[in-house]
Amino acid sequence: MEPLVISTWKHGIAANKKAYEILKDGGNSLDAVEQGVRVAEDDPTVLSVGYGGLPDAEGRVTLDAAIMDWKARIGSVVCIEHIKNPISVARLILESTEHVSLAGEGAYTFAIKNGFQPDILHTETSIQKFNEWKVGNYGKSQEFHTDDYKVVTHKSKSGMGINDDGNHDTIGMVAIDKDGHLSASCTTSGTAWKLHGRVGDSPIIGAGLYVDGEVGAAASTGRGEECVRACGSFLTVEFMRQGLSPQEACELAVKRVIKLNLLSSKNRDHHYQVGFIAINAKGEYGAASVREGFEYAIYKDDKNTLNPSKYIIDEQFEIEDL
Ligand code: SD4
Repeated sequence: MEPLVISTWKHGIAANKKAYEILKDGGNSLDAVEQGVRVAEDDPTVLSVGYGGLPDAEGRVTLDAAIMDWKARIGSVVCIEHIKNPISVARLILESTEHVSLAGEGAYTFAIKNGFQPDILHTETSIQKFNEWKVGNYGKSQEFHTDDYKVVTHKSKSGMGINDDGNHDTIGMVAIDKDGHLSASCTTSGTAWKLHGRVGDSPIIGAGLYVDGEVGAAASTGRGEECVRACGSFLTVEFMRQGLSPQEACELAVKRVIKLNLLSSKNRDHHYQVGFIAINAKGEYGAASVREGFEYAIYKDDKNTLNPSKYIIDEQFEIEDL
């Protein structure tokens, strides 16, 4: 099979490059998705992943990551601090423990005992942004129950990412290797200025990512609370199991996210973004998001391109359509 890798946002381009090199050399998809997203974790200009990720409301950088392969092997870390590459800690949990997830202090201790180095993850930019936020909005944190019951079709250049400068959001990655084996990974510093201890979708298997080796794999980005509510990545894979293409599956999963967001609270802020990417076992792919602005990177047939995803909430959108 021709290998293929898909990942979220424009930082997916550099990450895909690394992953595709591994796949083209005959490497497996698990190595590809781990090594691929490490590129974003190491890059201080990516403000929502790994080193340089924006802190929480207490100024602490807390990271979430998960990884899954075609044999249903899983590993995740939740709210880990001072470790630059949480995806590799997740991989180590997958490889070497009977557990699936480690959180906070425990995850950190596990990492250090296994040779990871403690790092300072703040950068000049992230500290400056935190200080600006603190002066302007301190105390508000990320409380979402703020808006009226309405769906906003407002166009956003940033795709409702957590930042407005284009360097935003989780990296989720899905790959298929020459043997047709699928894997997925996901790594993030989460929503900027989140309440300390907040956990999003990224480290939750079935929400931030899911792989069914016989069917397909999916990963998500955006406001994790909305994705968790819908078990978004699992749902996308289950739609593929029912015979839908990856594109159809992503779109239907996004519609479910929108529906549950509306159902769950009429006072919730409905101006959010969630996006899914997916590949099926045949090597077909798809992507979709709640609203305009989500981009995904795809490396296929030796070409690495950034593409706008199809989105559901547009000017014609009717809640009744859901
Ligand atoms: C989260 N999905 O923690 C991640 C981060 C993200 O916009 O993509 N935020 O909710």
